[in-house]
Amino acid sequence: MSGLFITLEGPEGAGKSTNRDYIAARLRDAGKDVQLTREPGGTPLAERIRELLLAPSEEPMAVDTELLLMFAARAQHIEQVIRPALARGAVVLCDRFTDATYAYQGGGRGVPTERIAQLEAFVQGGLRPDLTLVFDLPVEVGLARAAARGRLDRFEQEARSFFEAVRQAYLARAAADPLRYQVIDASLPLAEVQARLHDSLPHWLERARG
Ligand code: Z5A
Repeated sequence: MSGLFITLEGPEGAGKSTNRDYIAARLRDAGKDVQLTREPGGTPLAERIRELLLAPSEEPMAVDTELLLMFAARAQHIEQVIRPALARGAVVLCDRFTDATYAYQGGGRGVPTERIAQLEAFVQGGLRPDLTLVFDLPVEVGLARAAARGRLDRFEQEARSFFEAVRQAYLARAAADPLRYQVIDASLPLAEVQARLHDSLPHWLERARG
């Protein structure tokens, strides 16, 4: 039996975590086995790598160190959580995955796309999400939401231009593959975002399975 792999993406404060819980509840209402998870992280070891990645530190982290730590955490997560869940037929609902690497390390830090694609092939083999929901919103709106939460992590301390590049990288990836990606206007009030999810999700899931 093979499950379904859904990823949630978007810039800071887009509402991925909030809507991930909403989608999980809808899927469970429909009787699905749902594996909720996130990146970087998702296993105890990968969560320790996440701490290294997010903690502000006096020693600047080299771009390649950041890139390789993202994929190191991902390798662990795939082996321990994602592949077993898909093998038992679950819907895996993952808050960020490799599209975030293309957006943040590629768009934001300037890592060449080909280098990310090589690591993607090495770590994931043929594993790719069946459906990716991109929660899109203007950078300043997302940053204001993130700032309202308090202390900023290492990524959230970046300049506005970094987040603009991240947003554009997501939108470019979504435009290049409209069958896999759905872009959702995350600047709308939460009730409207969730109404759209409620109405469209069954159709998106059906298409992803097809
Ligand atoms: N990263 C990377 O660089 N490369 C990679 O390969 C991967 C990740 C996998 C951690 O990710 C960092 O890792 C991330 C990218 C990098 N950069 N940062 N920072 P994360 O997903 O754990 O952290 P995040 O992006 O900062 O997530 P977030 O700020 O928690 O955002 P969110 O999950 O999209 O939003 P939220 O927590 O659901 O909502 C934020 C607030 O807005 C909250 O108070 C909500 O109640 C509110 N909200 C949500 N939706 C709405 C609407 N529609 N209206 C009004 N208010 C709303």
